[in-house]
Amino acid sequence: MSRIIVALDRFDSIDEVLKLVDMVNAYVAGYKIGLPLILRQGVAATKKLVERVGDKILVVDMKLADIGYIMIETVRPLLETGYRYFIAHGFIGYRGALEELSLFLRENDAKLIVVAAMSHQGSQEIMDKHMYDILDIGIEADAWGYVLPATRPELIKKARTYLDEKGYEAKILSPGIGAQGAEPGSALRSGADYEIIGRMITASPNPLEAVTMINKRHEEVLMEK
Ligand code: O7M
Repeated sequence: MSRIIVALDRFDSIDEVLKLVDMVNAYVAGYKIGLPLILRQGVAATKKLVERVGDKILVVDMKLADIGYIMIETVRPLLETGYRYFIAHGFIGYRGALEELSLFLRENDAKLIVVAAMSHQGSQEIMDKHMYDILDIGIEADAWGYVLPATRPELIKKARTYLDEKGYEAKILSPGIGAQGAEPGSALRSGADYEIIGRMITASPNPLEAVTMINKRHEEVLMEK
């Protein structure tokens, strides 16, 4: 089972996205789409992606950080298009925000993924300092998973230990591999379940070769564990 979630961010057409998906689909765990792709192609066009990927994990990252009502209305057209995994920020808190989104997602058989810390340096200014609080908010909101940065593997380790101690089972999805500097496999080694990888695959002259290389590295790391 692959641990790669491909971040599909910068494409000029949905056909270009589908070309990549057709090439790598058998060798990845899933995909993440977000504002760059949706703003260029529109939600309706991405329906083709939903239809094409089969049972792969298809995560939507709308950078949700709002009151519950607005997050629900943002997610609704995406749910109607067939998406079932949604990322939201955790720093916004539970009451009036993740509480409502979480309930709505649960009612619609969809899953919540909470951003607990980010891969860029500015995350250290505020978010990293509150990681445990955000993990707790995720637990309260029944999060299926968390986003934690591959660029700061110690945070992944701390989060995994904390969640284990609380007996809370959650997936950790980790961006920051490749273009942002972390090595493929490094997040898995620290306790992540998936690595969210964009440009290292999508901007490669040979995406399939990149995926194959990363999967091989992942297998080696998981064998070590
Ligand atoms: O591998 P890249 O750098 O080309 O792409 C990384 C992807 O991960 C891209 O889609 C970002 O939006 C996302 N990401 C981060 O890079 N850092 C974060 O801290 C969080 C995310 C993310 O997925 O947020 C939900």
